[in-house]
Amino acid sequence: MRKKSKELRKLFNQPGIIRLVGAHNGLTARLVEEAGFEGVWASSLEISAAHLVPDANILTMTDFLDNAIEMNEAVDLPIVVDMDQGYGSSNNVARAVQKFEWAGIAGVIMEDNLFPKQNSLLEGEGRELASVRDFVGKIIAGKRAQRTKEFMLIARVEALIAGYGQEEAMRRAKAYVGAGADGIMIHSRKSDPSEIIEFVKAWDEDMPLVICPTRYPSFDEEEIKSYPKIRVVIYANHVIRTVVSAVRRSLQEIKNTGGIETISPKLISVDELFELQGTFNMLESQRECLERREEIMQEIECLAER
Ligand code: SPV
Ligand code: MG
Repeated sequence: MRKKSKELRKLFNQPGIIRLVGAHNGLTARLVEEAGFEGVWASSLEISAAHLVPDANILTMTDFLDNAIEMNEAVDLPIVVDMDQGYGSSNNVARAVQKFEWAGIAGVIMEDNLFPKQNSLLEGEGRELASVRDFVGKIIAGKRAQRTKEFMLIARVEALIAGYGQEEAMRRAKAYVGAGADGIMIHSRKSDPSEIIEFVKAWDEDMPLVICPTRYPSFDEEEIKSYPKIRVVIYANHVIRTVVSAVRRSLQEIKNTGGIETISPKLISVDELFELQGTFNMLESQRECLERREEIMQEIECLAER
């Protein structure tokens, strides 16, 4: 249970940025691992979209927990769960932290939105955030609930998203550090990184920052590295967007060509799929069990004959 949170903390202490990639099930988490990233982001947007519901607190804590468990079992990488605003009051936060930690999740990120939330990238929605007092209470409840010191609870500041400005973003971030958060995610949906850079330059706490550059994609790793206070970058939704784009393309090709001949060689083979899902390992293990069973049955029969 402690192992992955320990690993996540270790990553924070190593040079280089930590790249968390959004996934929505065991298979996509495994593909993130296969590609060589440092961790998996159990994104509320990816998981909600995979269930074909809006990212607006429609799914419950236990839905996200089930999903996180599936992903965690699929990979050796640490999973960081997008815990939205903690699914309710500080009591809900405490319960959620206990459940995620018990399930072996390395850490969570909790945002200062109000329930019910809207996805941060959604334009044109008036936004009101939780009061600093309420959110500080939630962080305290979450930190008190964890059983190991390694589990990480990162607080996510939505002040720039809500248009509250830099000063308020900074006030909130500092309050959340004071409440015991293990890091600060500062989020923006501006199409350039200017407000993130302004925040990062003014950040004078010894506390790592997390960013999610979906809306300002030109801010790449080379540039991010020139701001060493940014320790984590989240590529939040590119996996599910790839899935939708790729599936649409394949389906159109099948429809347009009237068959599967041209599409088949462009896809992974069925054998590769068997490999990915552990079929060959399962058969090998089954063979070994059967061999062992026969050995034991022979021993039993020998004993009975004596
Ligand atoms: C997510 O991936 O669910 C996030 C990031 O929380 S964002 O969609 O930008 O809100
Ligand atoms: Mg989310």
